[in-house]
Formats: sequence, structure tokens, C-alpha cells
Amino acid sequence: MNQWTKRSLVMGTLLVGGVLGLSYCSNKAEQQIQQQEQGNLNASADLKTLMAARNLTEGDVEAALKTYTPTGKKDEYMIFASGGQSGQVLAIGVPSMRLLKVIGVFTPEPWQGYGYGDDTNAILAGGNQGTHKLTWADVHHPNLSETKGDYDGQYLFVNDKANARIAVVDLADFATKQIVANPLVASDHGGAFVTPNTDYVIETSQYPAPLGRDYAPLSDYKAKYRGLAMFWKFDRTKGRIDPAASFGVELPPYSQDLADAGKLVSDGWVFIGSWNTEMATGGTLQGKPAIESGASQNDMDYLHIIDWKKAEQVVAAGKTTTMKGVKVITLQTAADENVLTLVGEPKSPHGADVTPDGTAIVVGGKLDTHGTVYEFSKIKDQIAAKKFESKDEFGVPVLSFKDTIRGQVELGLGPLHTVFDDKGNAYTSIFLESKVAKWSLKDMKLIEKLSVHYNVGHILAAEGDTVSPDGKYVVAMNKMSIDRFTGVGPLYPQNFQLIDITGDKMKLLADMPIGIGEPHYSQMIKTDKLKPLKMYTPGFNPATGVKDPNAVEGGKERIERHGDVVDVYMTAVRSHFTPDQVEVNEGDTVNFHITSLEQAEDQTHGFTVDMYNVNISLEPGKHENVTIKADMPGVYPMYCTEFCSALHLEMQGFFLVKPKGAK
Ligand code: RUQ
Ligand code: CUA
Repeated sequence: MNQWTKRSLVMGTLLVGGVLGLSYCSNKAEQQIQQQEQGNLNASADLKTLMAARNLTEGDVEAALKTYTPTGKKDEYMIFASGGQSGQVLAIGVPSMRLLKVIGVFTPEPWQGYGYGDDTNAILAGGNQGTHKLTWADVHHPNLSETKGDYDGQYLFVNDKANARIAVVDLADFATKQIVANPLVASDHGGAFVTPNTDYVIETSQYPAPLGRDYAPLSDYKAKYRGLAMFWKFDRTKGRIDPAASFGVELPPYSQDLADAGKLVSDGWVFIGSWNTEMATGGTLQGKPAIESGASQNDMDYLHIIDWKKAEQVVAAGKTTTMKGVKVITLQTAADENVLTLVGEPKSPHGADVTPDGTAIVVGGKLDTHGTVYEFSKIKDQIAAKKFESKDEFGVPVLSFKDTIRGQVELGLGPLHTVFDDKGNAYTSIFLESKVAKWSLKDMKLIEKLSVHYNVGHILAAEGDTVSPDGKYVVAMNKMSIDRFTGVGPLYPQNFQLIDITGDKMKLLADMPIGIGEPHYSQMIKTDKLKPLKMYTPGFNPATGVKDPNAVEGGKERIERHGDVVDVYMTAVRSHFTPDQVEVNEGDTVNFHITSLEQAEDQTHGFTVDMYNVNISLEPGKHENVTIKADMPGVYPMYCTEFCSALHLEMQGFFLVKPKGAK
């Protein structure tokens, strides 16, 4: 412990001790420090005045001391949170709940130059579906890459529910590298979960439709509409998903929901919840019930159990059909080969979460008051013995509910998602009651419920999806904030609430309003597992992952003309671009190849050509390519968009476009 931390600890003890009646440390050296501190601050008296003035309780002060992070001090954890409809991912420090980065993923992000230069445009274009250029996403579930079931801090995967896509973010530079568009389905939800060694990134569909996005009338729902579990193969050496090595498993036309991969004893299996086993399709104008009531008739829906190691063998044996370039195990084959098995789950469930030891799966039924815990060994044994209770109407074997569960715990109204700590406890979000329920997996008993504000959707825990959760923190991701913050019009912020779970009782520590949304899930990783780069090696192109063939060295800047194509080899360094005058003819295609020559930490430049919708971010060493069609004659400033030095404003140049026919 260095002197500085010792001092702050003693200060903390002093402050809290004075107020809360805790005992002081009696160590001699620490007493000396205390005396020094008391020399210039009558801590408890001043603190009491401050508390009274701000109307703070002792509990508030304790929460402040647990979260306050002075300048220069760093967070112990980082949250990667879904940015919802913004299409982005948020990186947030814990316990400070400070926003550290908005990672551009499915949506252009101008500051990072994401979507305003050739290379990142190409990444975004990889996510286009059909003839449509997509500029937004409904991001639901960020998931960190794992090694042996533990977060390894290397990659992050996220799904886009609205357009059935998965993105890969490299945590070396917190930048998106790839978007894969699923050609078979029109929505997804159960993603982007990983298997324990990140062999696969899983994406399961939500709303059934004909696979391959063909047309079929709703009257053909049972015959032609289907769900899909996609197993995207992740190539770790390349840091990219390999679509050619990926495969899908066709599912019945129930609405598949959240999914989780088995771990340790259940490694090799995937569990997917579902609702609308009624296969309701609405038809309100024709006097039929809305989907919400049509889909809520059955007391039980189906938990889908996929043996993905078996599925791999079936794929290797060639027992697949190819649809739009994707190898698919048909529903019939999946049922016949016991790749897919079902078991009842109550009622209109949402989350399906595997426990850290891999022995159980917890399901929350939105219209049921229980957390239901399935015993994996019972599931496995009965599948191995082919001990099925029945088949569904698509011929998929169904296990007995009562013979597969460990038990049920009464949790409250609207249980959704469950996360875990390091002491064998589970924490379930209770949507309708706006509560977090803590319960014991071992005793199957409810321990405590904590109010959150309000209508909690997902919750997350420190390293909570791994084989070794850390305990410490849970975060409630609340859909509503009602009376928590100063008004900003009818669209209210979402509200993340940090909860301390180290003591016997859960304790609410802090609120963090989220001004973009709507976030769904997050994961929280220990920051010492992250090894982010400080800068790129000179000429590196982060979008392609290699040194760019057009990288420019200092002194080799030039402009080359080939017919009506102009290549500008440019460098950026404090505080000038070389070249700084680029004159072309109307109609030319101009390729800017720009390398930052900086090798000093945090020395970023930007580059824009006014009116041409170009803005790139040139972090130290980075190379980027930008192509523009010089179709607007005139004189346009090119300038650096990042206040990089005292002479930042002078980091400017001219882009001149000579009109056709001009001399
Ligand atoms: S969602 S609030 Cu994971 Cu898409 Cu549950
Ligand atoms: Cu470079 Cu401002």
C-alpha cells in the first residue's frame, strides 16, 4: 500500500468513522497521519455540516465513499453496455459509473470517424441486408470472449435484434472490426452468447418467418415459418467470424428468446427459452386476439436444448441443406439426431441463464412468479436414455418438466433475468415489482428483495457470466426512471443502478442516467484483464488489421494523377497536413491516404473535407483511406477536427475543385 492510498483509506475511516461511529485504526503510523489530517480539517464536524446542508444520510455518505473516484484513480471494473437503438456500445467504469467510451458498432460514430472513411464504411457495409443500407440497430446483448469459461478481455460480440446481425469488437483498440448479416432470418435475440472457449458466437432468431426471408402467407405459419439457432464460428487468430465454417439449426416457429451456453459439466450444450408456443399471429383487424393474448394462453412454453457438439458431427457428416450459402441442420434432422430437445418452461419465459458451475439452468417466466431451476445432469441423462415424455407437433422430443427440474423458488411478479455471485447466490430482476431478488441456489430460498427505480430489465454482475463470478457488484438496468432525474422532456433517461452485494444486505450505491437507449444487457469485466493499445504501429490500418499498403512515411508525401483518379498520399503531425493544398478537376475521384506520424500518447488528429461528409479520426500511428468524388466545384477547407495543439486551428489546408471547362 503506498502512502497515498494509505492516507485516503485513513481519511475514509476518519470520515465514515466520525459519522457512523465505526472504530478507528489504532496503528501508530496511521494515528500520525490522522493527526496530520486533523491539523487542517475537523473532519467529522465539517462533514456533518455538509451532510446537513445537502440533506444526506449516513447511508448516502457510505455509498459516496464506496463509489467516489478522485481524479487520476481508475475503476476496478468495466461494463460493456448495450446502447440499444443507438446501435452503439457503452464502456462504463465501475464503481465510478463514469462513461469512458461510446463504441461505434452498427451506427456511424463521427468522432471515431466510424462510417466516414473507406475502411470503416466497408465494415458497416458488411452489415447491410439485401438492398438496404442499414444505419441503425437494436443492440441487445454484448458478450465478452471467453477462455475456459472466463472472460479473457480480447473481444466483444453484440447482436442487432432488428436486422439479425452480429458485430465483433476488438478490445485491443475498442473498435468494431466486422459485422455479419444473417441471410436467413429477419430478427434475432438470443445472442451474442459465446461457448466457453469462444468457438462459436450464438445468434438465435426471435420472430419466426420463412428461412431465407422468402414470402409465405401467415396461413402457412406452421408449415413454412421457422426459427433458427445460428452458430457463428469465431476464428480467434484472425479475430473475425468465419461465415463459411458456421452453421444453423432450424427451429420450430415458436418465438425463441434468450439463450445461454453451457459451461464446465454442461459445456457442449446451449439453452434457449421461447414463448408463443401457441404460434399466435394476431389479426386484430379481423377480430382475432392480439399476439400478446394469443401468445399467453399456454401455461408452459418450451426451453430448447441444443447439443452443439452433436450438431458439429451432423454438419461434418454432411447431413445439412444449404440455404443462401449457410449449412442448415433441418428441424427434422435436428429432432431425429437429438440435436434439439425440448422441455416445458413456465410461462412466457424470458431469461435462460446457466449457473457458474454449469450444473443448472435458471429460467424466469414473465407470467409466472417463480425462478425455475433445471438440473443439467437430469436433462443429459434422459436425453442419453431417450426417455422422452412426448413430441411436439414438429416431431421434436420433449422431456418431462418435473423429472428435469431441481426446483422452483417463489420470487415475485415478472422475473426476467438471473445473474450470480461467488457465494452460490442468484440475483433475479423482477420487472413488475421493480425489485432485485437475491436467492440461494443451494437452498432454493429467497433471501432478500431490493427496490430499484424502476422496472428493471436485465441485471448484470461482476464477471457474472463466467465460471468464477466476483460477487461485489450487481447493476440493475432499469427501463424507467420516472422521478429520479431532472426532466428532459417526455423521453426519460434509462437508469443503471449500482448495487453493492458484498454485505449480508444488498445496498444501492449510485444511479447512472443513460441518455441514449434503450440499453438491454451488459457484461462487467475486471479491468486488469483488458490490455488496450496506447497507439498503433506506424501505418497500421485498424479496420483491415494490417499495415496499410498505402501507408505514408514522412518525406514521401505526394500527389499522383492516373487519368481522372487522384491519389493523395498525406501525413498528419502536429500541426500540419502534408500536402496542404490539393487541387483537382470536377469529376475526379480523389483518394486520400492519410497516415498519422504521431507516436505520442493521446495525440489524435481529425481530418475533414468540408461539405463532403468526411471525418476521420487519426490516432497516433493510424492509417486511413478516404475516397471522395469531386462533384462540387469550389474551394473547401480541409482541417483537423481535434484540438490537438496550440496551433490546432492552423492545422488546415485547401481542397480546390476546378469546375469543368475552367482554365
Ligand atoms: S432483453 S429486458 Cu435481453 Cu433483449 Cu431482457
Ligand atoms: Cu491536429 Cu488539430
